[in-house]
Amino acid sequence: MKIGIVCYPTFGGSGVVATELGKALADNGHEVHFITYRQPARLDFFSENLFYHEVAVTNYPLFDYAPYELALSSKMVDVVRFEKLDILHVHYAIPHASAAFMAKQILATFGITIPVVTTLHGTDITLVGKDLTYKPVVTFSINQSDGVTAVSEDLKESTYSHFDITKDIEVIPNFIDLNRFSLQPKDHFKKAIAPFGERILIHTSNFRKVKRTQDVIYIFKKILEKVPAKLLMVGDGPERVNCEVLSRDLGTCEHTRFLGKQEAIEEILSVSDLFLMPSESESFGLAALEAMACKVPVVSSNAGGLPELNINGVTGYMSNVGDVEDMAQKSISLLKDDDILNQFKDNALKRAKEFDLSLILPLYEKYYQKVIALS
Ligand code: GMT
Repeated sequence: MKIGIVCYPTFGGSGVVATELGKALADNGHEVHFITYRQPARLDFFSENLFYHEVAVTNYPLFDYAPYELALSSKMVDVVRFEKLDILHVHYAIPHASAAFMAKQILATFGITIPVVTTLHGTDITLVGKDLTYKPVVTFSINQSDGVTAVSEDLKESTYSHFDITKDIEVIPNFIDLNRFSLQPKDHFKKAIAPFGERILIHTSNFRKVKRTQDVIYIFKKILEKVPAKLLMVGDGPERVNCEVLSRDLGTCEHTRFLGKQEAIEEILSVSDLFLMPSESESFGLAALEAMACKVPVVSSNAGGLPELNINGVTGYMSNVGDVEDMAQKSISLLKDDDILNQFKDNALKRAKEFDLSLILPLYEKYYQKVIALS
């Protein structure tokens, strides 16, 4: 197939899923065309089946806000027409699904039918999408898509409950490439971070409010009272500075490292003992899956789709959102006992294997074929 992929080219989960999916489809012999405003992270190499089309937004003094959606729709029209695409797959509803609708209408005037698949990733529904500013457009463009997928059952249900959706939504979960994400021998790194064999806790995110990153610091403070430990905070975003200040105020900063954005996240996960994800809302939790693939169990909130990934008492534990006391106690119970921790580490990897790329990729391929056949 000739597939167009539209996504945010950033470190966010939806961009990562879109990019990894595109690369895997290209490896499988499909021709994949990325359409976005910047070269997606992890796509900076040559492959005969991968193409990148940059959306350039022309500015003009009259515009307070440059019309990105119009530039995106125009680029979609151009790429679909001249590269003869079979299908467009847009990741994150806003504004990609509505821009695709516009492109589809324009292409119809040239006698071209292009099926559009929209994948809902989470905040496009749970936070931004249901905001009244965008709701009518999000509802309309989901209903106008030829196919709609969501990354968890929970996200599917939230979409039906918050929007007036007439389309069937197919659940295709996030996936993991176990060739990249696996436990790697990094003993020298572990020794540098935890010279006295302290346990290593890790949190990775984009430090937005929805991640409740300050809870990570409160949980760590409680853990530190019982277990010698170090905390790695990976990523960057608006809440990072508040976490830094909090960790100084709580006196945990000398045991905490803020590493900023990191490319080789699998290497850092490889030295870690426990992943903390106290999110307010989380449609799937790709970062937790990446940790599990590197044999790191997860203590998380029970928000959104997390119960579809993290098995309570098996691959980690779950607590109610904001219950830092419970998350700390559960973490301590794991970190205090080598045998239990090792059992949870094995369980985490076993669970991650259920989301292996080789199992999820065919679900997308079959879904594309079904949507193309119906349109
Ligand atoms: O988690 C983020 O802040 C990034 C966000 C995104 O849309 O880029 O991630 C969402 O999509 C990921 C991939 O499908 C999911 O694994 C994340 O759970 C989801 N984030 C939230 O729902 C908060």
